[in-house]
Amino acid sequence: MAPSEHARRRKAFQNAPIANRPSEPPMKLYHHPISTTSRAVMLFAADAGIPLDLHPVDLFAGEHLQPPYAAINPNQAVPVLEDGAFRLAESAAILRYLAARAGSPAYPAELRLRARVDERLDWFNTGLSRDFAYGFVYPQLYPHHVRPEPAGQAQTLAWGREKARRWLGILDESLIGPRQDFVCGDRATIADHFGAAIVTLGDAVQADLRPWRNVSRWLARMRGLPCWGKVNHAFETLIVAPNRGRRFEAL
Ligand SMILES: N[C@@H](CCC(=O)N[C@@H](CS)C(=O)NCC(=O)O)C(=O)O
Repeated sequence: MAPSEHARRRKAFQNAPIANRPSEPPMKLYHHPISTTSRAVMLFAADAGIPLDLHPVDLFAGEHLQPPYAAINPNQAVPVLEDGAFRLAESAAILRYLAARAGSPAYPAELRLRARVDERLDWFNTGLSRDFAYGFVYPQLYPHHVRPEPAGQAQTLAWGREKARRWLGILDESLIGPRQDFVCGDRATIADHFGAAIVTLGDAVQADLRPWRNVSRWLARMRGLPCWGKVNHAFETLIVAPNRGRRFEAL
């Protein structure tokens, strides 16, 4: 195919809104409604009006560890997107794919604007998520993340807290700052959907984010999305509410 024809078809595919293709079945999302990474994808899809056939994978029953699901995702984790015969794991990659496929302004086509969104997605994924989610929240919340020895658990939480506080400070002062509404500027991008799912994980362990005023302002805005309540209902009722009576380490 000539490069110009390839570019034309690619552009037509990218720019064709999902809603204009009624003959296509909706893409399928293997997910769990309490999962942070699933919530990020569901939040963006709901916000952008992208229909998804939501297929729950019962993490509580270990369905993700069984051979049928392991054949779908060898990582034995959710989410996975299925678009016809095409399967995609990794929530940040799924967000990019969904947004690019729908031609959404939440993942701008202009090279440098898009690169900025990619930068912030990677920042959340490799920085804040690693230390806040995996280093501080999950080891307090989920038994299979608790370290076997009390000293190891205490060290993990101390390390996670210190690093998470540093990342939150950077998010607060440098990425969002006092003048921006969102993490890449004045428009919401998929980096906001991704980041908000990670930061609100703190609700489960009563993390007090008030010291980070710009982060709090941004989160309030994200929580105000019309689809927020529906997307986060299971997380609120199955994770946040039942853990309200527990005592957790302060952030
Ligand atoms: N890097 C992956 C992480 C996926 C992941 O860890 N998902 C969690 C739910 S948030 C999961 O399926 N965990 C299964 C388990 O802990 O056994 C992504 O971003 O999609």
